[in-house]
Amino acid sequence: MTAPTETALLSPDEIDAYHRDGYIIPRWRFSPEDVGRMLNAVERVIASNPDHRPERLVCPHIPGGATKPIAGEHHADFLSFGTTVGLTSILRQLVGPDVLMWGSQLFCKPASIGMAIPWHQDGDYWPIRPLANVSAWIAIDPATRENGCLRIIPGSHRDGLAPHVQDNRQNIALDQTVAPEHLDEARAIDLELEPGQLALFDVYLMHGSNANTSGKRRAGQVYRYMPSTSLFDRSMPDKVNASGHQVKYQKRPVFQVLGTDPGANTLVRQI
Ligand SMILES: O=C(O)CCC(=O)C(=O)O
Repeated sequence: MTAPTETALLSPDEIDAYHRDGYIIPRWRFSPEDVGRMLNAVERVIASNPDHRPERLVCPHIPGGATKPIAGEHHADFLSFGTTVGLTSILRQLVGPDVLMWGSQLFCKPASIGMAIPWHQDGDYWPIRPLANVSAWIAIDPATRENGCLRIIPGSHRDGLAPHVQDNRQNIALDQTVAPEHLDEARAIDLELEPGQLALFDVYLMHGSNANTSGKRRAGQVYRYMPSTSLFDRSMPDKVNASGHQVKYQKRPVFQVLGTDPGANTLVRQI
């Protein structure tokens, strides 16, 4: 795996930019060897799960996944990508010394028929008290305007949670979207990324992506990180999400990627 280097660290200006804009694309990136392992893991998880939409493979880093069960032996690889030194050095600067990885999702949009992800903010429905989270979205394929790269609205995290409304369009991966009067799409920017590059973003940053109608697949893997001073609240009731999948937090393991836990969190796995 990639060794720690000075370039893994964000400069003070980059940390300020993260807080001001709600996201950062660091200079550090995963190595070509890491990307090769990611591509291999993506092929395997998709081949083992033909009845899953590849945009909706939730928690491939856990045996059996989460929500809709995921078959196959790929979880150790997905866990290792989310705990790579370099990424964790950046997390130390953005989250703090004690960090838990509690979620992940493969958003692999197939060529021609890849789903759009409506504009949304994360967080409202997440079981983290107090709410704090940095997401790291890693490009595994080239992510371009044409194949539906991640889009964000810089600074939109600063006003906190905006109202969301039902989105009933076809071929979308979420059924909620930011209420139109709270969305200024003219300010949106496309995060075009090469394989191995990543974007880290705040829990309240408005983000989404267009459908992939191009001839090229767009695979990206996102990991979710919280400070272990917050509580992963297992008392949140089970629910069925828009995809018809069961969301349950009671038994999900969380992974200590940095530091220690003050003791409030349960099912904490050391890595
Ligand atoms: O992969 C995408 O286009 C959307 C990702 C996303 O919504 C997320 O990481 O929360």
